[in-house]
This record gives sequence, C-alpha cells and structure tokens, in this order.
Amino acid sequence: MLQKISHWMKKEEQTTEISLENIPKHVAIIMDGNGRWAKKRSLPRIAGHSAGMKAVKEVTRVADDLGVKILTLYAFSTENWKRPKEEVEFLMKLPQEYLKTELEELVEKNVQVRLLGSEEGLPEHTLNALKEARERTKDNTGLILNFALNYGSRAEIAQMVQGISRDVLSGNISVDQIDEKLIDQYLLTKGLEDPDLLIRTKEIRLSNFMLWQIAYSELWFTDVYWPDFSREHFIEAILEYQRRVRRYGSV
Ligand code: V0D
Repeated sequence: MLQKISHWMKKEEQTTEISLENIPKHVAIIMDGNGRWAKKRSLPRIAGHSAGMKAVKEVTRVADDLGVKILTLYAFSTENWKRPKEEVEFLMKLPQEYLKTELEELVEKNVQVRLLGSEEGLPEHTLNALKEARERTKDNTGLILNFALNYGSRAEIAQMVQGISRDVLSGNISVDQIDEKLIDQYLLTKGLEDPDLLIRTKEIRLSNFMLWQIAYSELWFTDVYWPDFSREHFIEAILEYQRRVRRYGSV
C-alpha cells in the first residue's frame, strides 16, 4: 500500500520526491493560529477552532497514507483553561464532534486513538467521548493518533519525579537505577518513541510541549495558520526533514 503512494513538490525550481524509506516515525504538531485565522475574517475565535478541525482530519489522513507510525496533536494545553469560559466550553465539545464523524473511519483504518494529558478537570461529556474512542481502538495496530489534551510538559516532568521518588522510597528501585530509559517509563509518553519531527504553525516557540521528548527532534516552523494547514504543508515538512536527515548522513 505504502509503495504505491508518491508525492512531489515543486520547490526552488526543483521537483523533489518524498522518499518512503525515510518517513519520520513520530510527528508531533502544535496547532496554532486558529483564533487569529478567525479574527482575520472577522469571525469569532471558535470559528477558527472549528476550521482547525478540518485540518486535523486532513493531516491525520495524509500521515496515515505516508506510513507515519505516531501522530501527536497538541489540542489543549494546561494553560488553555485561562481562556474565556465560553471558548473553553466550545473546545471541550470538539472531541465529541470530531469522533462523531471520524471514529468509524479510524476504526476501519486500524488507527489507535490515545490521550496524552491529565483526565482531571475535563468535563464528563468530553471524557466519555475520549474513553469510547480509546476503548474502540485499543487493539488497533496501525497509526497511533495521540491527542495531547490538558497536557503540560513541566507538570509531566514533576509527576515523573514524584513517581520515581515514591518507588525509591518504597525500595522498588535504587537511586543508581535512575537513567534516561527509566525516566521514559515514568512519563505520559511511556512506550512511545520520541518525535522525529515537531511541526508548529504560526509561532517559533515550544510552549511547554514535550520538552524531554524533543531533545533530538527536527523542528519545523511555518507561518501558516493551523486552519490553512493542508496535506501540501505536511509533505513540505517531511521533505525538509528528509533533506536534513540526508545531510547529516553525508558527514
Ligand atoms: C482546537 C485545532 C480535534 C486546535 C484543532 C479539547 C485547537 C481543533 C480534537 C480531538 C481541537 C481531541 C481528542 C480526540 C479527538 C479529537 C480536539 C480540542 C481542540 C481540545 F479524541 N480537534 N480538537 N480537541 N481543536
């Protein structure tokens, strides 16, 4: 299936073809610029969030088509609770809305839906939708679609330190056993490979996202608003990733 797909991009008078041997295994995306996309069109911010959901659907499809193994999407940070109540309430309905139209296709395509973040504080209706998606896709072996929701990297790191400290105090592990591999086991991303490629739309900063996990990731930033992000942009990011990886390989 994978071998049949080929993508070309015209860049600087040069046509480049995606190499299917060198697709990043784990792509993580910070989806930014939804509110500003709406403002530019004199629409309420929530219209930008709805439009952003279309981009989520498109990117999930192209990632799956290209054979990406893990796609992590930063949908809601622990900081986002500070937004106006109406906006937060609207955002919390998006998982249900997304799953209402997409879950069948995800099940059919063998996609596994996962959650990265704290379930604490999420409304019951949101949590129920997420749990249903997780339950119905838990045995799937295809693309892992990882929604970072109510996620913050420093909180994740603090929890990791608490977890390790508890296991040291109870005698389960000794202090000299604490190394990078052990730390991985206490993070929310336990069992997942680190991102090979991090994409962020609109801003050039990390904003408390996967700080430990992106130590060696390629970073790709674009000035495109998230609702305008399409399969072409995703392919552009992958082509740039492949160019960089090839360059390292040659020295
Ligand atoms: C708004 C742009 C899909 C970014 C995309 C709760 C911000 C649209 C989901 C989603 C959001 C989450 C979990 C799940 C299925 C879908 C989503 C939120 C925001 C915040 F299992 N899009 N999306 N969740 N936006």
